[in-house]
Formats: sequence, structure tokens, C-alpha cells
Amino acid sequence: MSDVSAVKAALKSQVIETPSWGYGNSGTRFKVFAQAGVPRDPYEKLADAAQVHRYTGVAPKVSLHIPWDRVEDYPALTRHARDLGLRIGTINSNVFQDDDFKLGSVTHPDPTVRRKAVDHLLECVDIMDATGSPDLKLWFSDGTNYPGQDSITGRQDRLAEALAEVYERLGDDQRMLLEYKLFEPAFYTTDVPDWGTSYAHCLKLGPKAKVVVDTGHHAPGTNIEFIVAFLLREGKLGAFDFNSRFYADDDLMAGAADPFQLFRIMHEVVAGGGLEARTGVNFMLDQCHNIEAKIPAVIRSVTNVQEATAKALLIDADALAAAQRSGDVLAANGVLMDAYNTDVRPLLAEVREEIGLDRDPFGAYLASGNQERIAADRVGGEQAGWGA
Ligand code: PSV
Ligand code: MN
Repeated sequence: MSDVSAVKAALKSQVIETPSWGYGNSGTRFKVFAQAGVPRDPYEKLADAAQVHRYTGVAPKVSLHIPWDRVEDYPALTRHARDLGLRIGTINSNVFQDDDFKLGSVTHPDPTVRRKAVDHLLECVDIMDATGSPDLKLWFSDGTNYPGQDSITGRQDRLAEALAEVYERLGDDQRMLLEYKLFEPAFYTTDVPDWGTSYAHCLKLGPKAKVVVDTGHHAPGTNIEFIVAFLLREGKLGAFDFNSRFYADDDLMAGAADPFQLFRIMHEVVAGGGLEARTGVNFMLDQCHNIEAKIPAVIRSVTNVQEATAKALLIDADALAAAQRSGDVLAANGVLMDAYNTDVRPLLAEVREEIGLDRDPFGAYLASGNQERIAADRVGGEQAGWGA
């Protein structure tokens, strides 16, 4: 796209959804480091998300995770979000932190455990009804640790049965987003290990079922942009869980480990029309901030996604197509690299200024005093974190 006003319009209309759990305490299996001012409940998590939206202008949606964000009164939480200029985004189910799910949730060999897992997923759809959330995100830790532990085929049958029941319960405007992950916590087999498995189940389920690409959930060297291009072409790319991966499912800030990969992904998104609202691609972050301050880290992640998007939008599509048609490999690659090597920060600063925001969201947030305010105000009570 070479028309700067069209590039700016696309950047202004992009929505990046932030995760409630990114504002809570998190860590590794070795240690969770508590931070001052961390939210103590979902209401405070939304207040933090509102700060991110206030300074970036593109983050009005917040994903919830159930039961971490379970509240008595979902309409009240939804009103609270609205009062803060936000709306509730995706409802993330959690069938991986209950003792009953040791051998799996929806693929567990025992039908009573499967029932419990499916009931949780149905509860998540009830929460979607109560909050106006359009998307249910399913990620299953289900799998096996040892050869022979369970039937791989049997587990696929159970998975299909559970997904079908939940799919049936969805309203007309609600979608099911099925996430995959190569491994962890199961190490031998995972029941939804890759995009192909997710895609096959979604295809059978119907048009309301789509695949989620969590950028951290692949083997090293996987060409994620190919997956993105393929799914978009098939109309089955539902959402991203953006984060960075150095080694495994690190869940670090999007664009931190490999900004070039994020650019390549966004190029396929732009080329496949994925920025257009009609495709319904949801740009979510799924990350945790273990050692860095959380709100500024989410701001940084949002701007990293924006920078990758801006660079992808700046690719001269006509020049690229011409080079591709004529088989000029070096020219085609050059068109992409020219866009990638453009410093888009001044362009994004202009975009922000045009919508009445500070040119530098990160600096403006740090100067706002909010970080000190929440550290002083949020004393007592229990800080939210994994499992809260
Ligand atoms: C699993 O690793 C995952 O990516 C899923 O999206 C979970 O819901 C999320 O992380 C939060 O822990
Ligand atoms: Mn994820």
C-alpha cells in the first residue's frame, strides 16, 4: 500500500485485544515475583487494560480467563468495562488447573470427568451471553506422557464429541476459537498439537469454529506465516495469540524475540485481507510479564504489533506483484525488505497525534504517575495471579 492516508486509516482501525492475565502476577514454575500495584480482582485488571487503551487508542477489548476472572455479577463487570471505554473480548476457558484433569479434560478416559470439562466450557458460553463476548477460546492441555498411556484415536473421538456439544450451544454471533500447542504439559502426545488438527476439527464443526494461532506454540523453525496465509485463504483464521518465543512457550512480549517474524506474519495478514473487519481475525496478545512492569510491557507489545503492521502495510504491493510475475527473486525480496527496514515510528506518532493521543504512549504512560498511584492505592487484599 503506497497511499499514506490509507495506511494511516488501516492503523487507526486495527484493534488489539489485551489479556486480563497479563496484568496479574505471573512467573515460571520456579518462582512468581510479586509486583507493587498489581490488580487484586478482575475490576482492577480492567482498570489497567483501560490505561493501555488510553495511551495506544487501539486496545479497547480485554480477554477474560475463567475461573481466574470469575465474578458474581457479569453484567456489572461488563458495565465497569464500558465505563472505562472497554468491552469484554474473548472468554478463555480453563480446563487445565483442576486435579480431576490430571489425565485430560474433554479427552479424559472417564466420562464423568469429560462431563465436568464440557460443563465448564458451557459455563463459558453463558458468560459470553452475559458479557456480550463474541469469542470462546479453547485451549486443552490434554494429552499423554507415555506411549500406550491412552488411545490416540479414542481421545480424538472424545474431543470431537465435546467440541460438537459446545458448538451446538453457541449463538448465531458467537464463535469458537480452537487453539493448538505443540507440547506441554503433556509431553508424548498432545490432543490438539498443531494447526492441522485444529483446522480439521473446525472444518467438521462448521463456520463458527476457527483456528487460533498462538505464535509461541510451534516447533523451532516452523514457518508461521505459511500457516497464517493458508488459514486466511480458507477463511479459518479466527485469531492470534501474539507473544514471543525464544525457546518454547515463553509468553514474552510480542515482537521482542523476532520482530522480523512478526512482520512476515503481518505481511500475510495484510496480503490475505486479514485486516478487514469482514474476515473477523482477532488480534489478541497472550503473554505474561514476569520481571517487567506489566502495563508498560503491554503498551510496548501493542506498539510492537502496530509497528509490524505498519511495515506490512507499507509494502509496495504492485511492485511486489510485478517482481513475482517476472520471476525477479531479488527484486521481490527487496520490496519486502525495504518496507521492513523503514522506521515507522514517526508514522505511528503522527497517527496517534491525529486521534488526539500522545505521540509516545510508553513515555506518556510512565509520565502519567499511574504506576506510582496504583502501587500506593492497591495495598492489602490478595494480588491476582495464576489461579486468581
Ligand atoms: C496455553 O499455553 C495458552 O496459550 C492458552 O491460550 C491459555 O489459555 C493461555 O496460555 C493462558 O495461560
Ligand atoms: Mn495462547
